[in-house]
Amino acid sequence: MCAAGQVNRMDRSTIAAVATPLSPGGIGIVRISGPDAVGIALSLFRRGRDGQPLSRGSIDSHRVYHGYVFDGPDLVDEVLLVFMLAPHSYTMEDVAEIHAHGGPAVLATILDLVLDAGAEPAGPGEFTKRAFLNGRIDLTQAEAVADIIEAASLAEVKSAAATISGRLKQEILSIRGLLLDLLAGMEASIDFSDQAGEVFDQEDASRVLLLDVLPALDRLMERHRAFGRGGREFDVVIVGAPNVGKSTLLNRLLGYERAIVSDTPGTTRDLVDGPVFLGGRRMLFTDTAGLRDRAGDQVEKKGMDLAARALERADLAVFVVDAAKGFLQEDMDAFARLSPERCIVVVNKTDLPGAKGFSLPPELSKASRVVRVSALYGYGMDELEGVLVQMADKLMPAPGAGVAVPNARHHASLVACRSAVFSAARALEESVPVDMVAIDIKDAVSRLDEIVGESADAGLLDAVFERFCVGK
Ligand SMILES: Nc1nc2c(ncn2[C@@H]2O[C@H](COP(=O)(O)OP(=O)(O)OP(=O)(O)O)[C@@H](O)[C@H]2O)c(=O)[nH]1
Ligand SMILES: [Mg+2]
Repeated sequence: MCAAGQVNRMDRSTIAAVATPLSPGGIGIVRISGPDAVGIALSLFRRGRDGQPLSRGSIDSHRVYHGYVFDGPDLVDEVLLVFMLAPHSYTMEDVAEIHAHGGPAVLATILDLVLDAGAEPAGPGEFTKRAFLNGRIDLTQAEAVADIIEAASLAEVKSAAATISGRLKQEILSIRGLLLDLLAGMEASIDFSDQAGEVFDQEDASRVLLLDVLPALDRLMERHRAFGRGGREFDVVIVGAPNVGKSTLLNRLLGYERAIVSDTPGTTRDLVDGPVFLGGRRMLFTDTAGLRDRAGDQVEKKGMDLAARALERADLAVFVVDAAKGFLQEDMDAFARLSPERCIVVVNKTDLPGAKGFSLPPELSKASRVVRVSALYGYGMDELEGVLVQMADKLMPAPGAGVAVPNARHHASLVACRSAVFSAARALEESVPVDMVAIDIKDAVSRLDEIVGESADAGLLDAVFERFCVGK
């Protein structure tokens, strides 16, 4: 299957973009792809500061050349240059990569020089789009490139890697193969209708549809339902009565002073958040205004409204109580807003002498996981992090390594495919003429083709590649 044949609009321009983030970093890469990629890169590159050029005839593919980029007589940066000659490149075109220092100004300067030398600026995902149009990857693999960039967990990285390696494509193609075999039998029986019984067994066909094709589609759709939220971080909101140590806990989890801490109740008013990578996934912790019956002023009231809304969106609440103060009515009021199975109760300030006799109401300790900590001194934080990871694994399960997960677009096509297959199976049971059944099967096949990009039109491709970053 070669998508390039179908979407025959490969233009022969040479494109270029900065492929790395435009922020300070050790290395930044300007990537060039197309027929003039080699010539353009060579025109800017010198092997030594004295200006000795590299000749086209002497370059090897996939070899790293050390040298300098010049803007006319002026040295711009010391770089490494790599050529990946067609068809052995990401895009299957000639590709040149200039590995420069990772400063936004130097990368913008080099990109400008490349564009002045004749390249056009690449659009979002245009390198990957070329890889697709040139038939190196199918559409599921192309989309998984964006997924791996956006992944919020190790499990999602591994799942996207499985799709990039072609696992989803294989699963789709094997279902497609079953349908095409049926279609071949049906078409033969239409051509030789007087011997139909010999060529095409309706019962057999219906068995294949109901016992092989439908369950295979259902398995893929179920995987989307279970894991299809790709790229989303695990959202944890820290709540509790004022002054119990929520902001101190946030700072302790993040490892730096993100939120203001003070012994005045009602200190935090706005939402204050920060990400942490825990147990192989990205978690976003949000500190909130303390919840109490009566707010001190309008600003505190707004803060409490924001906290309530953050709580509704969150995957998990960390409910903090002050062990030295004991469990008060305001704690009970705050807890009443939570769902206990999506909550960890953190008993804080256990370092204080007054914390010794603290106990939780039994309805709380039975309903939720409880961890005792001192956010101020860091006691109990390992245990808290362990419980956070366990809760995240339970509440937002991740696909196993190597499991390719269909995305929302794939899922929509699978739903349409399933309904065509189902209608074909029903038609077979009702002995509808075979040529009518074949129409449903063809429809089902075309739905699978949409997924891998075999029948992709320009609108679909634009929608798919829109979400990519420039340079990929
Ligand atoms: N001894 C002790 N003091 C703590 C601990 N955690 C927080 N504190 C103190 O408790 C006070 C309140 O801490 P914050 O983190 O500001 O409390 P908060 O829950 O964010 O308060 P609001 O934003 O007002 O709702 C500060 O004086 C902290 O230093 C702890 O584990 N042990
Ligand atoms: Mg606070």
